[in-house]
Amino acid sequence: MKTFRNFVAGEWVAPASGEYFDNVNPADRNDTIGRFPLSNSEDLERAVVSAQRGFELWKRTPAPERGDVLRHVGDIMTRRKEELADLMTREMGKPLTETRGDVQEGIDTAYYAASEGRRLFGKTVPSEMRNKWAMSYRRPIGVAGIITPFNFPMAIPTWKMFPALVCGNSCIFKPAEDVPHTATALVEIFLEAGLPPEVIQLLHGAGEVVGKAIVEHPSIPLISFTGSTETGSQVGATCGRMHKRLSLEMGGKNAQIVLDDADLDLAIEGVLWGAFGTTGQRCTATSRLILQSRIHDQFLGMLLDRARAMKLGDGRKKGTDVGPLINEAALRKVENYIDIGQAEGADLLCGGRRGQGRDLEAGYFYEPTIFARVEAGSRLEQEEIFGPVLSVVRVQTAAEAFAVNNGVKYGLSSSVYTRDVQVAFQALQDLDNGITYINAPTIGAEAHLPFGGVKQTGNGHREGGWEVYEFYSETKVGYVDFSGTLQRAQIDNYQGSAD
Ligand code: UN1
Repeated sequence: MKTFRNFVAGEWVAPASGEYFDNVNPADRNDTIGRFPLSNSEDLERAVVSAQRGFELWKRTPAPERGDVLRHVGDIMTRRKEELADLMTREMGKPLTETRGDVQEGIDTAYYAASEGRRLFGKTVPSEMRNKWAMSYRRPIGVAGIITPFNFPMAIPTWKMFPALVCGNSCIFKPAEDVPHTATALVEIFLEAGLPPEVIQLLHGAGEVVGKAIVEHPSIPLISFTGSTETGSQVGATCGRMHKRLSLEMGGKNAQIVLDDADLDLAIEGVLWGAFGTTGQRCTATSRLILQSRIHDQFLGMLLDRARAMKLGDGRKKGTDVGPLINEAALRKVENYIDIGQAEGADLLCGGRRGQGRDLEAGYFYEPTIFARVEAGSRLEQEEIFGPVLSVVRVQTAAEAFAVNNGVKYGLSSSVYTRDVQVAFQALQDLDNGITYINAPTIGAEAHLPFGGVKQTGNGHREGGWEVYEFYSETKVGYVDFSGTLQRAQIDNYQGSAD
């Protein structure tokens, strides 16, 4: 079996602990991809010293030149797209169409970042004084700690690291334990594209050990984390105490609202993709379906037929609609929510059990599951499950649908199917989410727009688009006084001055 390494101080190295973990295919537990390092704070220490050297070099590299490296990264990813998608599906489970999309999101992010190297705008504004200039500009911050989840093994690391790098920071990358192979491939691509080796460090291992050590390290002033709200709170507490700059992307409990006047066929396609794509393991997954009463029964009937027909299987096989969950713990978590839903009196209409059949035995498969008559406020309706479980809530009016949508602690995405333009704009105005889709599902964010959520989904920052560049750079202001005299702001130019 292949043994993989960390990438530290410009070399592929074994972990200080000498210990490794197995990375298995979630569609087939007997298929082990390789052994990956269990890193600890000793590995981190070496990585930080090297990343600081990397930072000194990289911050002096002109931003357009940094952007050129990312353009090469995008070119290599484009060339290797098919092969990357295949290794990602083997490691993470979602069907090839989806992993191809995941790689494409990385490619889009690379080209956006490359062009941003030629912008990184500051502002030049008039000074209050004569013969004095005033301007703002951006500076890199330092070593960035990048902690990423398993569900978008390529896209999410690229969302974070490409802008971090174009802004001139160096990165210490700690990928989720479930997807170390994709992370390794990404670091190889960086190196092939010409990124100076000390600018990127890759540490595999457990979140509670090496992830925690990164968050607590005093020489890492910048942390970007995507994961659960519980872990995010701990990360936030540490970063708050240590005055670190932190971007959090956490849970969701996203709803698709279908109103009486909607195009039901279109809304069916949306909810199937939103709820069961990526086996429901997206922060943007459709976890709630809010149906207005007149179309409720008809829509549910149409949906059940389609959900029951979805094909569960190995994402690398043709015809698979839904892949496995990521691991045993995820499977258990989903099963626990099925018990909770039943205890709360919701109607289990389909699914509610592990994948059946010989070819599914060796993987973490769970059938697409739909609960109806779910009460707003119940645990099933409130808590993030991160699996293929959809809860249906019945409402009378659009206003009630909006209130149910807003009645959770999360606020990532929402979706409204309606033909009424007034209701559509009302939704854009009133739904408490970072993203609202009209006549499209809760998933499908594009790389060049800001991505993120309100309430306990995030902490106010956005990934993607132009906004993420604010996070990865510090604004500095420069004043140049060429008057040759002392000009006192707010005093010498104060028109009402008595002197
Ligand atoms: C996530 O769910 O963690 O819009 C990210 C989407 C994808 C990204 C999702 N482009 O669902």
